[in-house]
Order: sequence, then C-alpha cells, then structure tokens
Amino acid sequence: MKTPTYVAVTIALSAAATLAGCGGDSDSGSGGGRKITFVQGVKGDEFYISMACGAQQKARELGVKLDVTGADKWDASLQTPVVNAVAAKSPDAVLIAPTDTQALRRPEQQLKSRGAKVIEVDTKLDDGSIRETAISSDNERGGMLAAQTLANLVQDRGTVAAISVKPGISTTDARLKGFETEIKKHPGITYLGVQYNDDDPAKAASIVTSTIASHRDLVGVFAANVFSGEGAATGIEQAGKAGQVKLVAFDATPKQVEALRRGSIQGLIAQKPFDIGSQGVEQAVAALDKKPVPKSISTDLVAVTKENVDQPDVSKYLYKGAC
Ligand code: T6T
Repeated sequence: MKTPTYVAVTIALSAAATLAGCGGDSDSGSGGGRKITFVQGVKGDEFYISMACGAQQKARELGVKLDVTGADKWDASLQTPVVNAVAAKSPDAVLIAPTDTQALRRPEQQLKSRGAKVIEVDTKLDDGSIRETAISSDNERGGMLAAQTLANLVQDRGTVAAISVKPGISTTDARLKGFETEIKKHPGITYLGVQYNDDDPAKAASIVTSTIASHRDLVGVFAANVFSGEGAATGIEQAGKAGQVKLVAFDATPKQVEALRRGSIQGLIAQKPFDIGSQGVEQAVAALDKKPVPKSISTDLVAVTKENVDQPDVSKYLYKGAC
C-alpha cells in the first residue's frame, strides 16, 4: 500500500493564518470591552504559544481584551487553581485546554456558573454540557496518518512502539486510538503498545533508550505530542540509532523540526494551533453575541517530511516560539 509522504488533510474550516505581533495580554482598548482569558494546557509549549498568536490576532480584529495564562507543567492539579483564579475575575469568556477529561469538570463548571462562555480549544472534557464548542484537530485521523506514514517508513515489517503523555487527555488518547486501529491493519508489524512520559522529554528519552535496549528488533516509534517527540528523538540519538529506528511525531516545534532536518525524526504531523486560537476567539464573541455556534470545529493537519518542510504551504504551519 503506497503511503502518502506529503498530505495536506483538509478536514474543516481554516482561518486566515497570518501571524501578528502579540504578547501575554492585549487590549485594543476599543470595541465592546469584553474580556476573554485563554488558559493554555501548559506554558512554554510552542503549540500553545502559536495558538495564543492566533487568538491575539483575532482579539485585535474584534476589539476584545485577551489575557493568556496557564500552569508551568501539564498537570490537572496545577491547572485547577489557575482556572479558579480566572473564574474569580469573571471574564466574559474563556478559551481553555483542559489537561484531563474529568478532573477539570468542576473548575469549568465554576467558570460557567460565574457567567463565562466556555470554549474548549485543543483538548476537551468528556462532559459536553459546559462548553459552547470544542475546537481541535481530528486527532484520531492524525493518529491513523502517523501509523500509515510509519508503516511505510519501515516497509511494513518489524517491531514498533508508541509513547505519550498520560491517559485521560482527549487529544493524545484519540491519536493513540487512531494509531493502534491503523497499525493493526499491518500484519508484518508487531506493536509493543504505549508507554507514558508525563509530558517530560527526559522521561521520554529514557523510555525510548531502554525500549531500544530491550527490543533489538525495534524499527519504529510513534510519539503522540511535542515533549514525547522531542524526548524520543533524543533517546534514539543517545542509542546511536538515528535514522535506523524511524520516528513519527505529532506537532512541529522548532526543536522537532531541527531533529527532522538532522534525520532523527522522519515524519511530523503538524496541527494548526494558530487557526484553533483564532477560531476560539471568533466563536467566543459569537456566543457572547448570542449567535449560533457549531458544537465542534475540526482544524487541519499537515504531514511534514524532510522533503517538504521548506515548501511555503507547509512551513507556514510550523510552530513559533513567539508571534
Ligand atoms: O500535541 C499538543 C496538544 O494538541 C496536546 O493536547 C497536548 O500536547 C501538545 O500540547 C503538545 O505539547
């Protein structure tokens, strides 16, 4: 089966993705004076930094004030007090990436009961009764695309493994589901299952080096997000297997793209965080204007390889460390 080495998967709306200058907070000072707060899944992750850029740009266009906040680590017990502090400020609307499908239910309920319109961006709760809408990539399809790409890279035979953050995250769980569904269609491939790294690249690196040491026939790894991918690339390099053990990872941070250029990563599934952020503000204002808001919005994915990474219609989706 010929696996696509470069695919632009258009699944739904794509907002005009142009980057504009932005910082933590913006106040265009005009236009309705509404306050929107964006609670990232974690601070310092270029995926969410790019998402904040899209949200800032749309906030300027629509004349609303946007604050951006988040916890220092991907952890529901750290995100909860951040959300409670936001609720205390009674914003008109909140864009939030809940770090767990259950644990953030009560804090989100708190936001809603204080009158805020809740827009879930990237991740979502199992309970859909709080949010106005959920905006994210089609993560299950992204996982299937990663499996097809990895199967092609390893000529449909050998042993592969997966690495992810932790169970209970709507996005990475969906990617694993898509990956596992697809990889099972490749009889020549043995799948070892998933190991979790708690969103810590150092943990991801040591998981991969020990997996390589204990499975001499390991030929491929799927990494379900940024820090899983950055860590897996380091682990493969530390084991001296760069280019031999193939790596396909979700996301496209500067570090991941560098690893792609030097041959430690062979495929990246890039999301469009700028579009998700921009759509998030647009739907928040629509909800505040009592306009109809779709129950969910799915944004594009792009498969990135060494061959296409510098092509303009691919490179424009690579994540940024600043706007
Ligand atoms: O992959 C993204 C995001 O989509 C996922 O929900 C969590 O991990 C990332 O933020 C990357 O770190």
